[in-house]
Formats: sequence, structure tokens, C-alpha cells
Amino acid sequence: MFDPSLPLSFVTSNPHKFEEASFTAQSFNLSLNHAKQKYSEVQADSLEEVAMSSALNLLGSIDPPFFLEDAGLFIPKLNGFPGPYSSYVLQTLGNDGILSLLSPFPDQSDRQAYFLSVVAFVSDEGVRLFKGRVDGFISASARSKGHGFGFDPIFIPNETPDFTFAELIPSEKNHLSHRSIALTSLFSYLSTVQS
Ligand code: ITT
Repeated sequence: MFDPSLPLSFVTSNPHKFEEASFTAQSFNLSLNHAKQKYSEVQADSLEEVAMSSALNLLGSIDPPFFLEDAGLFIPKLNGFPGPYSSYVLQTLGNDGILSLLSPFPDQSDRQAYFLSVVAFVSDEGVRLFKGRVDGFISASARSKGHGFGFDPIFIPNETPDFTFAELIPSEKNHLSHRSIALTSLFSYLSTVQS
């Protein structure tokens, strides 16, 4: 059972992720508490494994209910790279590094990419995973109007082929994003189990 009058914590060190999640929560009349902390993540081949193991690790130190999210950018032409290693790759190669890796492949069909989000919701009843995916392609160069974060300047969702995520205003990104899809699924579930 979930009591919507109690605060629901989102454990994340990333203020952009928290802002986006709060935006989605508003449409469900939920308010989120930012449990701002960096937690250790296992190295694994799937976001599901990373999210599940992070949730189980945090169970000892944070009172449920809470949720966390593991997200990543997947590029099929690069065999799914950077995928679960997105954080490390963004810090080391950056968006320019991804653009360089794809520079031999100018055709849009070779530049397909998708973001995945796996949200792990922890309650007294255990851990439940919710997923979201948005498909698009990698731009020829980084483009931003100052919105978004991370890989947003190089990711163009299929629904807005002229704009990167970083060129969309927050409500437009939120309408399409992997994160809002996963969280809409979590918040819809919560509305069915309210006490
Ligand atoms: P927490 O783990 O503390 O929540 P994080 O920033 O490390 O924060 P993730 O592991 O989920 O979050 O994200 C992996 C990387 O992917 C990270 O470098 C993000 O900046 C990037 N990323 C995640 N979601 C994104 C999005 O919606 N747009 C652009 N980049 C994103």
C-alpha cells in the first residue's frame, strides 16, 4: 500500500533528473522529496541489474517508500555503447567523443540511438522496476538552447526530427522522454495501490 500524503523520495545526485521527475509527479498530484545522494552502482551489463542492486543496497539506509533511476544512452551501431557505462563515458569522452566515434557514419540510419530509463521503486513489499524508452538518432553536432543535461545536446528524438532534447523546452522533453514514460508507469501503479 502507498500513502500519497507521505513524501516519496527520489534518491539521485542529479538535480536535472529530480526536476524532470517532479514535473511528471505534478500531473499525478504527487510531490517528491529530493534524497540527494550519490550511491555506489555495480558494474553490470543491464540497467535493470544496476537499478535492482542499487535499490537493495539502499534499503538498509533509507526508509521506504523511495525510488531511484538508472538511465543510459544506447547506440546500436556501437553495439549498444555507452549503455550502462553512460555516466563514465560522458565524464571521459563527453558528447564530442560520441560524435567522433560516429563521424565515419553520416547516414541517419547508422546514427539511431535510444535512451532507456529503469526506475526501481522500493516499498515495504519489495522492489518493483518500471521502464521507459525513447527512440531517436545522434545529431551531426552538439546543439543546445540551454535546456536539458548530459547527452541531450546530441540526441534528437524521432518525434521532433529538427530539435535535440537540449533545444526543446522542459515540458516538450518531458512529454517524450524515457524518464517520463518510466515514471508515468510508476505513478499510475501508485494510484492503483493507494491506502
Ligand atoms: P544518479 O545515478 O545519482 O541518479 P546520474 O547522473 O549518474 O545520477 P544516471 O546513472 O541515471 O544518472 O545517468 C547515466 C548518465 O546518462 C549520466 O551521465 C546522465 O547525465 C546521462 N543521462 C541520463 N538521463 C539523461 C537524459 O534524460 N538526458 C541526457 N543525458 C542523460
